[in-house]
Amino acid sequence: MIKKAFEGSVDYIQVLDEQGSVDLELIPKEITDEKIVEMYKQMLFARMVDAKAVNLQRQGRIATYAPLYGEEAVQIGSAMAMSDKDFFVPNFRQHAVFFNKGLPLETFFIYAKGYEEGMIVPKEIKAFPWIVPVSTQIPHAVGIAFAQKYKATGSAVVTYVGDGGTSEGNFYEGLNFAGVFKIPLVVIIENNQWAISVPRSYQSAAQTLAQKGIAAGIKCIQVDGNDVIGVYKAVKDALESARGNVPVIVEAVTYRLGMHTTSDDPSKYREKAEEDAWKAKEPFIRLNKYLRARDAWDDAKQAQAEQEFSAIIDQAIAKAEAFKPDPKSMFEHVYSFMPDVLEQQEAELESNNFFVD
Ligand SMILES: Cc1ncc(C[n+]2csc(CCOP(=O)(O)OP(=O)(O)O)c2C)c(N)n1
Ligand SMILES: [Mg+2]
Repeated sequence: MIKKAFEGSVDYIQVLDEQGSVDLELIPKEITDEKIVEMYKQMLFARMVDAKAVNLQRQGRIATYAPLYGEEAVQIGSAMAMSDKDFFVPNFRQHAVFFNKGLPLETFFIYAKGYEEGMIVPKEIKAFPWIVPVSTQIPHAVGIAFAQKYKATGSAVVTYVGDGGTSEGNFYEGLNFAGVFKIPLVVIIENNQWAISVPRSYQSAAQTLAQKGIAAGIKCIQVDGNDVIGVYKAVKDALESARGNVPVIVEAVTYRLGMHTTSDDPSKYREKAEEDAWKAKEPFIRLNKYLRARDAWDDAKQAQAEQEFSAIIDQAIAKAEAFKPDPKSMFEHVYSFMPDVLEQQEAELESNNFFVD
């Protein structure tokens, strides 16, 4: 006898298409024009900070930086779907989620300058700092989600991982735990098609990355990651499910329009034609079409927002550049005790009066 032991499928959703038309059956009721304008403005702010950060790195004013160019809709759509009670566990690219959550912009720039003080997330923001080792955030997020269930807080956890990150053991182990222990977890796969120079097709022969959840008994869905309303809906629904202790994977299909980090040059490994094809589908074009057709956005509003955001960004950079780190912090938090060699170096630094302005 042969019978089907299992059959699975993954839905793909899109609410706002590339031409700027909305699927009226799918758009959530609370999504008014005002809310879409708010999404647009937050995405614009993120894009402007991002462009500025790349320039600052080129001028030697911040360290290596991972741009979010092209991924604004994934980040703002998902951030807006979270409640203040939900935890956010990023990898290294979700700067826009931090902006949405109210991380002071100067803190972001202090982090970008390489100072650990910039990694301190204010207590009122339920978030972990940026996490660079790929996929190590997944077990953290799983642990936090388990704790929410155990303590019955009603909070859920949203974590992010790249397409490359889904090939790591930590990813599978985390999913497995989440499925078995039914925890309030949403995993957003920010599938930007590239893991540095490795294309999506090399990560998995599976048709979708979302379906990796099926083997763990986790709900999964794929969404157009350049559609901010679609991402909002997918993550909002996923959070509702997660709060009922059914974890969800949301694979947001997007594209990294820029470089992996400022140390990378994508022209070495990918075709311009591919970039151009994705540029035509990027998140702002469709939003602009939609909002302008409804008289909710125009050139004057755009100019005003750009001017306002520019001033906020410049002010934050000035604050970050005035920040004076304590050089002693170089010697702290690495060892549980101070090894002789470090003690000597610290004494040498002090005797050289490096601690004086
Ligand atoms: C454990 C580990 N291995 C390798 C790296 C180097 N590294 C940093 S980002 C990256 C690729 C990540 O690709 P993806 O998960 O798709 O995220 P994206 O950068 O595209 O946002 C690699 C290999 C790392 N940081 N951590
Ligand atoms: Mg990637």
